[in-house]
Order: sequence, then C-alpha cells, then structure tokens
Amino acid sequence: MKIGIVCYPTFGGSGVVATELGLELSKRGHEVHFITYNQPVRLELISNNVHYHEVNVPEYPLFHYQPYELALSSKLVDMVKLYKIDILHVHYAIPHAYAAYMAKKMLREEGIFVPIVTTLHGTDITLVGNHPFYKPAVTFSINKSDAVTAVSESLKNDTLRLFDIKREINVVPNFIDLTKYHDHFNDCQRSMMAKPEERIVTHISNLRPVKRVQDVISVFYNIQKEMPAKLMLVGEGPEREKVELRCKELGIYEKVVFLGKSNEIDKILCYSDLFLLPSEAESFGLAALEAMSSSVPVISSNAGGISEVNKQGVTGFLSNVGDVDDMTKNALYILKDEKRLNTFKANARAEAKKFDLHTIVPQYEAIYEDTLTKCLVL
Ligand code: GMT
Repeated sequence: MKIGIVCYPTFGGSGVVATELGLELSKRGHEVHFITYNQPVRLELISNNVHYHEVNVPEYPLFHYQPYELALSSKLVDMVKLYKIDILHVHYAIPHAYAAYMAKKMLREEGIFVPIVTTLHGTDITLVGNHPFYKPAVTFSINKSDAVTAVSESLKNDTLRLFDIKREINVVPNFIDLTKYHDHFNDCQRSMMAKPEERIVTHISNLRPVKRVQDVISVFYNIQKEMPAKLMLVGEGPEREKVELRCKELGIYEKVVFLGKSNEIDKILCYSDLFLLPSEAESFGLAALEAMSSSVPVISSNAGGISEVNKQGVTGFLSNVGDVDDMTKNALYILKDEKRLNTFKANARAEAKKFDLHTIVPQYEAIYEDTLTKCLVL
C-alpha cells in the first residue's frame, strides 16, 4: 500500500507514534509518505520506502495567522496525485482531519478517491478539541473520516461522551519496539548519573501544565528526604522555569538533572529505577509504556487511559490526580526494598510486551485494508 501519514513532527506522543508506525509499515513493505511541516524528530530516512514531504506556509503580512490547513490540504492533493497514495492516515484531529477532508473533496473533483483514517491521540479531544471554538469542526471531521481510531478505551469513551459521533471508533493502543528498550544495557552509564546507593527517578514529558510537573517535584522532594535519590527531568516546555525555581527553593536543585529534549530516551530509562507520571489528563501515557519497556515501574495518576497500561500493584501504582502523599507512599514502597523493586521491574517489562509493535501495527494495516475495501464497494 502507499500510505500518506500526517502528524505533528515534534517530540509529542502523537508524532512519535505516527513516526514509529510509518517506519514499521515501511519495513513491512508499504510505501510511506510523511507529510508535515518539519521532518519528524524520530524519523531517520533510512529506507527507500520512506519519503518526507515538507508543508511550507508562505508568510504573508496581511495574515495575522498563516493558513496552515490550506497549505496542508494543497500539499496532500499534490502528493496523493504525484505518488498515487492509496490512503491517508492523519494523527491528531486538529487540524489534520479537517485538512485531509478538504483534500479528499478536492481530489474527488478530479475523479480521485482517497480514504482517510483519523487517529485521536488525546488532547485533540480532551483539552483542545472540546473547546467550543473548535468543537463543530472537530465533530465534523471525525464523522467525515472513513475510519477512526483512538489510542485507548478511555479516549474512545471521552470522544463519545464529548462529541456527537456517528462513526465507529476502533481502539488501537500505543505500541513499542521492544528491541529498542532492553532490560539492561551493558553501556548503561548509570555511574555517570548517580552514586551506586542513589535511586534514580525519572520524568519525561513536554513539561506542560497538564503533566503536573510540580507534583513530580513534590513526590521527588519527599522521596529524597527518606533515601538517597536523583531526579532526571527530560523534556522542554512552559513549566521548566517554574520547576527550576521550585527546586532551588526546596534546596534540591543539585539532585535534579535537567536533560532537555532527548532522542536517547532508551539510554536514560535504562538507568532509571522509577518513572513518575502524575498527569491531569493522559489518554494513554506512551511515556509510561516506554519506561515499562525498559523495566521501570511507574507511579502515576489514574487519569484517562493510564490504567490501561500501568497496572495497580503490578507494574506500579496509580493515585488520584494531585495526591502526592499517596504517590510518595507508593514510590517509597517500591524503592525501599531491593527485592520488591526487582519484582516491579520485571512485571513492568512483562506488561509492556502486550504492546509490542508486532502485535499492534497489523491492527492498523487491517483497518487500512478494511477501509479501502469498504470504500471501493461504495
Ligand atoms: O501529552 C503529550 O505528551 C503529547 C500528546 C500528543 O498529542 O502528542 O500525547 C498524547 O498522545 C500520546 C500518543 O497517543 C498519548 O500516549 C498521550 O497520553 C497523549 N497525551 C495526553 O492525552 C495528554
């Protein structure tokens, strides 16, 4: 199949999933075309089955906002025609599903038919899409997609609750390439990051308010009062300055390593003992799955779909959003006992195996095939 993938090219989970999906599809013999405004951060153009087409939005001073959707729709039309793309898979409803629908309509005028699969990732439904300013357009473009997927049961239910949806929504969870996340690297370089007696606690996110990074700091502050520990904070975002300030105020700045944006998540996770994800909202929690794949137990909130990946008392613990005391208690329970920590580590890795890309990617392939068959019949 020739598959066009539209996504955000940034470090966010939806872009990562879309990129990893495209790469795996290309390994499985499909021709994949990424159509986006920058080369996706995890995309290495190593295969001649993978193409990247940049969407350019010319600046024009008359426009207060540059019309990205328009440029994207036009690019989609051109690329579908040029490469004879069979199907478009758009990740994150806003504005991708809307732009794809416009492209589909334009192509239809020329007698070309291209179906659209839309994958809902989370904030496109729970935080942004639900805003009254966007809601009619998001509802319309979901209903007009030829197939719709959501990354968790929780997100599917949120979508059905918040929008007037007339389409079936298939749940296809986030997935992981288990070979990338080994149980233990030989070159783990733990000794460069912490002393042998220190436990390493890690948080990875885009440091947005929804991630509640201040709760990460509170939990870590409590942990390090009880035992030697270091915190690895990975990612960049609007909360970073406030977080740095708070660490200084609490006198723990020396124990917190700010690693910024990183493409070496697997290396960081390989020396981590515990992962913190106290998010306010989280449709799935790809970061938690990445941690678990590296045998790192997870202390998280119970928001959204996190419970579909982090299993209470098995791979870690879940608490109510903002309950940092409960999170601290659970973190110490795992960290204080070496044997228990190792059991949680093994459980985390075992649970992550359920989300192996070799199990999940074929689900997308089946949806493409089914959509193409149905659309050809109509
Ligand atoms: O929350 C993020 O870090 C970014 C966001 C995105 O849209 O890129 O992630 C969302 O999609 C991921 C991949 O499907 C999910 O694993 C995340 O849980 C989801 N984030 C939220 O729902 C807040």
